[in-house]
Amino acid sequence: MSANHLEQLREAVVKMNVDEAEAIAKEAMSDGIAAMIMLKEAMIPAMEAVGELFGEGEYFLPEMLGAVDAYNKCFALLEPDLKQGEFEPKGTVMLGTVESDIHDIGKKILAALLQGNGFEVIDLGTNVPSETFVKKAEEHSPQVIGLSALLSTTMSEMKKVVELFEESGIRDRFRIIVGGAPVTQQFADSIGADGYGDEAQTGVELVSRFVAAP
Ligand code: B12
Repeated sequence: MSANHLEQLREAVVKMNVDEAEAIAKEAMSDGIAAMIMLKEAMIPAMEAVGELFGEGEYFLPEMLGAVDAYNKCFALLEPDLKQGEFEPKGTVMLGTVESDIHDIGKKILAALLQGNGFEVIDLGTNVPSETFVKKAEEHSPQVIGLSALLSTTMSEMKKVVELFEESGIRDRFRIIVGGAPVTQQFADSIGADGYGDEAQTGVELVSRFVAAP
């Protein structure tokens, strides 16, 4: 039964059936399927499938937006459960998608997993200029700053952010981690980031490590 729900949810998101996806997610929740399972086994695979369809020329921007809409509506339903377990935060993490980049699905997943693992998350949103990262870091003093980029053209913004922290003389106060589909460990090393996560779970592991041993 639960495998059925997950498959149906994945398919409804891929097919942009917003109402159906929401209805299945609600039904699955009342049947006791954990929000994290729905996220990992239906919704993330759905977005991966949408990415493949786009890459193959089967889907175009309107289809992508339709699938993102279905994803977002379901994510909003799951979010309260994903955040459960949070009371005394283990630490604070600031996240943002770099300037000129509006992709935020991966970042939202990372935020939800971090919150679910007991961290306070300050999400600066998308298209965030490097100056804002510096200003907000001084304001909130997070232990870790996570930068996301999905475009090969915006990866260079990550370098700008790290450089601006250095120029501002505050680089040593924060751990900066990077992620997003085009980003690699090699790139992270080349810009002087403290860590790279190929998926959101790796991000949670990095943050846990850095908060435990600053
Ligand atoms: C959905 C999507 C969109 C949506 C975004 C909606 C939104 N709210 O995010 C919309 C339709 C708006 C969009 C727009 C565009 N897109 Co787009 N989009 C995608 C798509 C299909 C999926 C991306 C996604 O959400 N993946 C799912 C998530 C879960 O994966 P993820 O982001 O990689 O995140 C995971 C990890 O990387 C990691 N992670 C992510 N961030 C971080 C950060 C840290 C710190 C850590 C540790 C980990 C981490 O954790 C996540 C979960 O495990 C991809 C195709 C693909 N295969 O990736 C194209 C893609 C990224 N888009 C692309 C393009 C070109 C565009 C546009 C320029 C199209 C256009 N011509 O207008 C615009 C860009 C607008 C802009 N200025 O940003 C290209 C990029 C090519 C490139 N290499 O540069 C891709 C690869 C499509 C393609 N095959 O050509 N897009």
